[in-house]
Amino acid sequence: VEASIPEPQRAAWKKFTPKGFTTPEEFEKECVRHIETTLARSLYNCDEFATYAGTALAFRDRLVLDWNKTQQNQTFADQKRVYYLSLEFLMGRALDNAMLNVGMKDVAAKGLSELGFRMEDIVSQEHDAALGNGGLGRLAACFLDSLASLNYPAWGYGLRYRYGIFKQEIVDGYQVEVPDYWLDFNPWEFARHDITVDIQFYGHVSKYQDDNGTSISVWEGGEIVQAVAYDVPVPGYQTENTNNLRLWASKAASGEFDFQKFNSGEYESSVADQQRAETISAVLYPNDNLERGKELRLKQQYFWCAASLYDIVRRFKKTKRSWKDFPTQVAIQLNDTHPTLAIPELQRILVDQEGLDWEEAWSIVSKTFGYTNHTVLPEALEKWSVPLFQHLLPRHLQIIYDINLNFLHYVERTFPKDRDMLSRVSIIEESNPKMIRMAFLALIGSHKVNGVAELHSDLIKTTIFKDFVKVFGPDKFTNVTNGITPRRWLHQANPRLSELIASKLGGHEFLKDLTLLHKLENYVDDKEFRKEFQEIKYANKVRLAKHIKEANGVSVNPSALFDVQVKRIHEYKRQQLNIFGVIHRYLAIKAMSPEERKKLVPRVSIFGGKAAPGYWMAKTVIHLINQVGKVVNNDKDVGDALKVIFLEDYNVSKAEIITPASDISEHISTAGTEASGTSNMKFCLNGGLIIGTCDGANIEITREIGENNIFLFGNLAEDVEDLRHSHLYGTYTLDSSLQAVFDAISDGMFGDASHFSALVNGIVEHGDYYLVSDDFASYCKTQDLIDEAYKNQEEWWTKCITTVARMGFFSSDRCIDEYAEMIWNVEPLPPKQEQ
Ligand code: GPW
Repeated sequence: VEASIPEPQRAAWKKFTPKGFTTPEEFEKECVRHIETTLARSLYNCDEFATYAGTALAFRDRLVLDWNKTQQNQTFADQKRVYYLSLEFLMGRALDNAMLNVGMKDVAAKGLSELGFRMEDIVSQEHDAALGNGGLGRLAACFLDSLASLNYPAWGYGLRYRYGIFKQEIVDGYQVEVPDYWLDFNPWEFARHDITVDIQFYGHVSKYQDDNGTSISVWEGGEIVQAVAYDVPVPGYQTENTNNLRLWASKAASGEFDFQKFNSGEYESSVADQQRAETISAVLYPNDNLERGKELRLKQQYFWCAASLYDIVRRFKKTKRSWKDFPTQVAIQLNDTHPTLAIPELQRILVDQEGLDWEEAWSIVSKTFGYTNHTVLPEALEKWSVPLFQHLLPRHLQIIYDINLNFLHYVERTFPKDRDMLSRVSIIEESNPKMIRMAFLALIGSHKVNGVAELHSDLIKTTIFKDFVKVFGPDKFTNVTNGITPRRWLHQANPRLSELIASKLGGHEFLKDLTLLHKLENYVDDKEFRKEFQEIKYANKVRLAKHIKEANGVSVNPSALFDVQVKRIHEYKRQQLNIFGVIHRYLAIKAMSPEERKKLVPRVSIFGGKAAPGYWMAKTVIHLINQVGKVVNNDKDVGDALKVIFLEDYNVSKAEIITPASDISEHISTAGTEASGTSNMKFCLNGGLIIGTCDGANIEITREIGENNIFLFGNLAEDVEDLRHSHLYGTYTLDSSLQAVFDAISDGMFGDASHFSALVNGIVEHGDYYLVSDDFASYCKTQDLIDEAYKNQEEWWTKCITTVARMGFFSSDRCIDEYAEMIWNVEPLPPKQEQ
C-alpha cells in the first residue's frame, strides 16, 4: 500500500501528529479550544450544551486517532472481516461510553469541575442516537461494543435515518408521537462525501448474447439514487481498537437539483425529485415485531444492502484475490430478515457484473452469509408482494425465482414422495398476490441460521423451519444466546456497583471477562459488602424517585418495592397482565382496614415503553396504565401502599437510570413468544430480581442463577396451543379475581369504560390469544410471594447478590466469541504496538 506522504517528509508529518490529552489541564485546553474556535463561543456564552460539545469534540479527536490506526491495521493485516448488517442500531449516548472505554472519565471530570461544570449535567446534554425500536436494535449496539472490545475486525452497516424512533409524549394519558430530529449537532459522525454508491430502482431487464454466445441479463432504465457514507467510530473498552459503523444517507444522484429541469422552469418538480431521493433514509419505521409491507421500507432495505455490498466487494477487490476466496475474507451476518436482499444482490453482482457462472457464484454467496432469526410471531415474518417487488427490483425477482427453482429441484430429488413439501418450503407463497417469504430466502442463502436463546432456537426448528431441518439437516441450525455489554449496562449505568465489585475482585477485569463475577459469591455473607450493596441499590432508587418527581410530579417512597416493566408495548409482552394485576392489588387494598394496609409492603409499579403509532391495542394499554395511575396515586386510602407510574419516552439513556433502580422487573410474555429478551439480563446484572414466564432467555437465566433466585410463573410453551384451542372451542370460565378487575373497569372506576372494552373483550370474547386469563391467578400468587420474600430482607439481599455473581454468562462478549467461532470463523486482530 502506497502512503501519500513520501518517506523524506514523514518525519515532519509524524512530529505534528496529534497525541491527545492525558491530564485534566490538557483536557481543559482541548475542550476550551473547541468551544472557542470550532463552536465560536466564549467565556460569556458557554452553557452546559456548549461544554458538552467541547468535551465531545475533545474525545472525538482522541477516538479518531485510534480509529485511523485501527482501520490501517485492518487493511494491512488482510484477514477475514465481519460485516454486521442491521437496519437498527440503538446506540444511545456516545460521550460517557467513549470516556469510559478510553479510560479518561476521571480526568475529564476533574477538568470540567475546574471549568465550573458537573460531569452528570454535561453528559445528559447529549441527544440519544435512537436508530432502532427495541431489543433487536439495542442488541446490534451491544454487539458493536463487544466486537470492538474484543479486537475483532468488524464493521456495522446501517441506515442514517434523519429521524430515529419518535419521541413519546403523554398527553391526558394518551401517547402522542413527536419527530426525533437528532442531527442538529452530532459530533460522532463523519460525512464521507467522497464515498458514494449509485443505487438503481425500477426499470426492466434485457437479455443479450455476449461474445461466447452466453446470454447475459442487464438491468436497465429506472432511476438512480445516491448513497453517501457517514462513518461513526466505535471504541473498544481498554483497547486502542476502534471499529467503524457505516451508515448510508440517500441523496439525489445528479447533485442537488436536476439543473435542466431547474433551468427550464420546472423548479418544483426538480426539488420534488430531490426530496423523493432523500425520503429513503428519512425515517425509521417505528414497528417492533411487525412488518407492514410498505414500498418505502423495501426501498430502504435494497438501498442499504446494495450500498453495503458494493462497499464490501470494492474492499475485497483491492486484495486482488480470486472470487473463490471471498467467503474466507468476508463474513456477513444478517440481523433478522431485513437485510436478506443482500443475498440476491451478491448473486447479481457475481453473475451479471463479474461474469461468474451461476453455480460458482451461488457457492460463494451461500458460504458468506449467516442469518439470525429473532422471532416466531407470524405477523413479524417479512413477506413482500411479488408485483411490488417486480416493479421495484425486476432483476432480483428473476434471481430469486432461479434460486427457488434450483432449491425446489433439489428438494424434489431428495423427497420424491412428499409432494406437499414443495409448496411448504417454496420461497414463493402461492397466495393472491404471490408473496416472497424472506425468512426462507435468508435461510436458503446462508450457511448457518441461529436463534437467540435456547428455547427459541429449538422452537424455530419445530415450527417455522421444521421442513428445512429435513432438507438441510440439523447442523445448519444453531443457538447463540443473546448477551449485553457490561460496560454500558453495569460500569456506565451503575458506577457505584461497578466500583464495589472492583474493590472485592481486585480491579475491573470482570468488565472484560464477566465470568469473574462468580467470585462475588464469597461475599454473599460479608456484612460490610451486603451493607454497601444495599446502599447502592437505595441510592439508585432515590435517583429514580427524583426523576419520577420531576417527570410525573408524583412522590414515591424509595424504600418501597420498585416493580418495573420497561420495554416496547406489545400484546405478547403482556403489559395488560401487569396492569390487571395492579388493579387487583388496588381492589385488595381498598377492601382492607387501615391497620392491615400498614402491614403491606409498599410498592411502586413503574411502566415505560412506546407503542407503534398504528397499534391501537398497545395505545389502549398505555391509556389504561395512566388512568389507573391517576386514580390510585390520588387515593388517600392507599397512600404509599401503591403508586403507579408511566415514565414518558423510554429510551436507552432512561434505561440507564431505571435499570439499576429496580427490585423486581417483569418479563412476562406468553410462553414461546419472546425470542430472548435482553433487559431481563440487564436487571439481574444490576442486582434486581425478576418475575417471569418460562420464555426466552428467562430459562437460561434460571439455570444460571438458580430457581430460588427467580420468580417464575405461568403456563409452559408446550401447552400454549392446547390452551388456545380450549378458549375457542372448550367451556371456559374466567378466573374470579380477573372478573373483579374487569368489573371495576366496566363500572368506570378508571374513567369511560368504553375506552377499554377492546382490551377486555379480546380476553373474554375473542379467544384470549395471549392467555392472560390462564396465567392471571399464577401471576398474582407469585406477586404475593414476592411481597413475602421482600419482608425477609436478609434472604432478599442474598438472592440479589447471588444473582449478580451468576450473571457472567450473559455478556455480549461471550455471545460474540460464539458467533466468531461457530458462524464467522474469524480471529481477533490485536492493535499494533507503537514502534
Ligand atoms: F421481529 N426483536 C425486536 F424479530 O426487538 F424482527 N424487534 C423485532 O422487530 C424483532 C425482534 C423481529 C427482539 C425480540 O423480540 C427479543 O425477544 C430479542 O431479545 C431481541 O430481538 C434481540 O434478539
